[in-house]
Amino acid sequence: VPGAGGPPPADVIASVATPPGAGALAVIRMSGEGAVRLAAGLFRGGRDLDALGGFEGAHGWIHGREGPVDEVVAWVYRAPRSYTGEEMVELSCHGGGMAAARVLEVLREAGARPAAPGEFTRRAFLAGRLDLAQAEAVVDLIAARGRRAHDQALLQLRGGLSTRVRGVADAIRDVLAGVEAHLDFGEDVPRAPDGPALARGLEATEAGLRRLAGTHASSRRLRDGMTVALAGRPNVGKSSLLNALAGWDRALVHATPGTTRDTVDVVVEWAGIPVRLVDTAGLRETPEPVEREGISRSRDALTGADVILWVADASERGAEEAAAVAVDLDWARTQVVWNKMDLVNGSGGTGGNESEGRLEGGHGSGGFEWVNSYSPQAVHRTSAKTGQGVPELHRSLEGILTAEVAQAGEGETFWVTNDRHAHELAEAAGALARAREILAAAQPLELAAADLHRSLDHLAAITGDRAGQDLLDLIFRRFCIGK
Ligand SMILES: Nc1nc2c(ncn2[C@@H]2O[C@H](COP(=O)(O)OP(=O)(O)OP(=O)(O)O)[C@@H](O)[C@H]2O)c(=O)[nH]1
Ligand SMILES: [Mg+2]
Repeated sequence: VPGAGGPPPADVIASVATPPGAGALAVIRMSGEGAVRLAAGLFRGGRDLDALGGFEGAHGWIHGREGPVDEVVAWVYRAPRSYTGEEMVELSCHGGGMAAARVLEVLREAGARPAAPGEFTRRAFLAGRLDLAQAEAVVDLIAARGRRAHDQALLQLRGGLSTRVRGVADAIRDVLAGVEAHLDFGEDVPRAPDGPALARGLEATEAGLRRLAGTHASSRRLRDGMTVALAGRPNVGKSSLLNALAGWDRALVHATPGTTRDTVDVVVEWAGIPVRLVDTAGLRETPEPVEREGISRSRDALTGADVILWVADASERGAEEAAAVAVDLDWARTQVVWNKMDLVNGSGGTGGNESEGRLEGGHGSGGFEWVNSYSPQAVHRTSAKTGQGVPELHRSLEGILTAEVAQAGEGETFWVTNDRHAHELAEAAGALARAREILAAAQPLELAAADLHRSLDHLAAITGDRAGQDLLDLIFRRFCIGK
């Protein structure tokens, strides 16, 4: 009988590590003492899995009670040189869901149990293969939607945050050692430590902590990116512009006003950061119930957008002013785009956006002056039809992103992306500030020592040097199964 022989394995976990769906391969992961023997009992191939060393593999078939289930490549890892630090087997099965599901069934019949979410990484943490901040980086790495967020997750996985945090903790510990030596030995130590001098010594440490914690607010940009919504009257070319910015025909374009009903979005990556472009239904008074519903959705989309592009038809300036005034826009977030510039006489050569953010009244009768009184932001001129001004608009939007990111990251190579880490850093800085005040005021050293300990505890919570069961449960629940 396959799988027979020897006692059942102690605690071997097995899960599919790849997402369901069509694909060439699906990978099943097993970890725990006895994992190799368990897999070897079900494996028929050129080599005995049990005889393989670490980082060795073999090709063969997994057999269940009723015969062969899938053709696989089995890869063996020996403790402690594996992801979890335990003995592991990875089976590359055929993709598509069924093959892996049936192999998993056979493994479970032979005694493996399903892994809980994040259990592989949790075991790696418990075995000391990763600290907690590194384990959490695995989630960020997988969730990253842009290059920049991915880079940060890589840094964190490689121990960037942990190294920084431990460096700060060492500096605090140095001060604490001096303080505690005096508390322990009292009279035997000739001179009490100079509180105000110690306080000054902690200043830079605290500033460093606050700087690091401060990167969190803007690191959201890296992770969650930015939302740009296009709004305006019907038929001004919002959908055309969305398509031009996205680089493909995502949204339906038609000469009939009121073409876009539901909001349409597309995610692009600009400067390594995900940007969601949202096209909305043209805003106008209409008795038509479906269009009204669409317009109501447009307004919701505008509320959530970081940047609103108010798209206007450059050949109909009179109508535009009335429309823009009627819509209660948040002008601080709004930039005006005069589209259909190809229809305006004499616009041919110039193109582009006004980097000064001001359009002079020109281009025949009427003028753009009203825009200036509403929007403090840049004003752009485009033709979605000819492509005129579109690259400039793109660069200008990208500039908003990169400026924000550059400002936040000033002097920092590492960015805190995780809410929990940011919270612990802020708490650690707070406790440090209290300790500093106590020392500076030459108050009892015991009080300063207590706050220094508190600060260290918060730092230790980041790397997991002092993580309780509850915290680990909370963190690893965010993982998916097989990770
Ligand atoms: N000449 C010219 N025509 C354009 C330009 N941009 C869009 N159009 C045309 O204007 C019409 C409306 O374009 P859409 O992109 O569907 O306009 P919209 O603002 O999304 O319209 P709704 O969805 O109805 O609100 C289409 O016939 C487009 O081909 C442009 O820059 N120049
Ligand atoms: Mg449209």
